[in-house]
Amino acid sequence: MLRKRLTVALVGGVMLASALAGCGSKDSGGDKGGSGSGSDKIVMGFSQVGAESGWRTANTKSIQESAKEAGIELKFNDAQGKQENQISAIRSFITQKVDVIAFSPVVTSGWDAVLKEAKDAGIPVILTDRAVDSTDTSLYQSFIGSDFVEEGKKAGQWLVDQYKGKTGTVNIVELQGTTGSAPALDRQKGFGDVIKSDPNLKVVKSQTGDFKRADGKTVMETFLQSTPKIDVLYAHNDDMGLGAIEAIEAAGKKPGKDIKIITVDAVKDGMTALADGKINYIVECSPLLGPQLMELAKAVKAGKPVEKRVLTKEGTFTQEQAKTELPNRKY
Ligand code: GYE
Repeated sequence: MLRKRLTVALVGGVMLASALAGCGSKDSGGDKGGSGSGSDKIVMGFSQVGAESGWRTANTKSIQESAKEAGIELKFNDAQGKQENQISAIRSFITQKVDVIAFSPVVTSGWDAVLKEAKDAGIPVILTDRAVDSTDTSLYQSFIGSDFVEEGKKAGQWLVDQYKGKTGTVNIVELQGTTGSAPALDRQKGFGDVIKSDPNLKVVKSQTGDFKRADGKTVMETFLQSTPKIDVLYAHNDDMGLGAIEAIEAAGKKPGKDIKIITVDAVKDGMTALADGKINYIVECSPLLGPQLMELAKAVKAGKPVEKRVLTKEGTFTQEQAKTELPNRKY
């Protein structure tokens, strides 16, 4: 089922994993954290961003469950939104000589040194969900996750279609994700690139809400105070949109009517608000990366070539579609 939702796209050819085959994984399990039995059990060190959103919670669950199903021993670390915590976790995984390191980089920059340490130790790295800006792509084996620019474009396109043929300025406020993170940078860019085609569409305020519900609420409160006419809210994830809805309602306005709302993710809470008419459109971003991550880890460990970029396939939801999809929504 999951496999159906995820398509593999080959970008830039095949990566040579064989150079890493066997490195850091030659022992027979005895010192791998008690998994015992002298088997070839793969040990994966995973550094997660944190628990900032419903998406992240679903992503963590997917990774933990898939590791179990795949018989992979997972050393899971929650970085609580801090890059320095991720760097220490990766260093600790290197010291522990795990077989594979996977992580979801909180921000795009500042990874070269630690990735080089992993490479020098012969431990392959798989990026999940978010990209790094390292120009040396030999520092990681593969990158699995969504195309965030595309997500931003889908959000922008919906808006362009809504206002086609209409006159008058449309004031848009934007709640950005975590500053410097790939999804915040790319969702802003994709959206901006598409709405440029209609000069009436203007982003009048844009600020980070750190992908969190509480921050979405407080930032929206300040937007409402400083900007008398807000027509549209574009939030980089459902959680910030949901926080903003609370602020909008507290200000006596109707979310989804007085202010149109577009978000990204399509987690259950977001889909519920969409079906209730409080959000107008959601661009899907799937958190279910676990099964493919485990497959990649196995392939890398076996020295098989893996695709450098594995893209997640995703759709969009209108209010009507949310009503149909909601009963099946697992996360
Ligand atoms: O959209 C947001 C989460 O990196 C795709 O991070 C992920 C984003 C997701 O906090 O809700």
